[in-house]
Amino acid sequence: MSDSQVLRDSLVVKACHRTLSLESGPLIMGVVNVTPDSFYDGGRFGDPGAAVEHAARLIEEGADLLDIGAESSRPGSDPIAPEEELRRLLPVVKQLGRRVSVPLSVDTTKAAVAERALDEGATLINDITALRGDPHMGALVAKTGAGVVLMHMQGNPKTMQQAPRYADVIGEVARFLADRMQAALDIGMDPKQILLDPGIGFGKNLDHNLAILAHLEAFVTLGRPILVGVSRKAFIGQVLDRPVEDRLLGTAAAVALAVFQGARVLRVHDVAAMRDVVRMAEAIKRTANSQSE
Ligand code: HH2
Repeated sequence: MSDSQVLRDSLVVKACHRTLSLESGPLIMGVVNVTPDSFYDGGRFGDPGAAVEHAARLIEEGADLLDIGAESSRPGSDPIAPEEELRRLLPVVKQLGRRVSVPLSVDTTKAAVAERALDEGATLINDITALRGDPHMGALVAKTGAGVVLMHMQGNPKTMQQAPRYADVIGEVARFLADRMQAALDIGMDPKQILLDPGIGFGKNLDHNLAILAHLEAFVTLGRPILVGVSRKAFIGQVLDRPVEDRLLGTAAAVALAVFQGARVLRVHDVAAMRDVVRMAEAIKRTANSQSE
């Protein structure tokens, strides 16, 4: 296969019956948290009607896809039972599946939850455990052809921020993502189903997060689209000494630099603002690329 064919293939994501092209620019994934306790918007969209309205607003603002989550993974959080996760999630996925045309991703680590959400119209599974949390998740994704986000996390949400440690954070995260991608291929997934995510804030201290964002090319070269979730996270608060409500511009800076280094999906809470940031950063990146050819 030629280099340009490899590059083109790396800009296509297969998600059940859908094909997402990332060729015309990075995609914005709008966050819809149907939770009482998410670190930024917990409790705001816990009611299904409010979550659906919020999702519709994000689409109007320019979201290319939505990521719906019903279990917070903020540092220190405990897992919830699958029944509770489904109780929160399904009414929202059902309504959105009928009402909107953008692809729906579900942020879950549980195969039973993923399966019901796929039945109701979701086409991507965002698994922060990269298929390690539930032994049935890999087979489900392979069988259904859903898109899947494989994310790096050291430890689990309950304890991950207590003492994250790496000898070589970039090398270790890149090797983990390459290994998880190989595991997914070994159980029969098409590489085009896969997106990779270095997992900002998941078992990483400030220096680790900054190093990952400064060296995204190490993950881009793995050959699948890189998803980055920096939106309003604690590391921005640590650099700027600002609470979560005041981290929009810090998020913008991190999103712009991620796009410039090749991130292809940006998971954000503030879709309208980040859409402009992404388009501007992408325009400069394209100019830089065309001048270096
Ligand atoms: N970040 C969060 C949740 N899910 N998934 C991926 N793939 N990448 C991320 O960076 C990521 C993620 C945390 O953000 P949020 O959903 O707003 O918070 P909470 O986990 O508290 O619900």
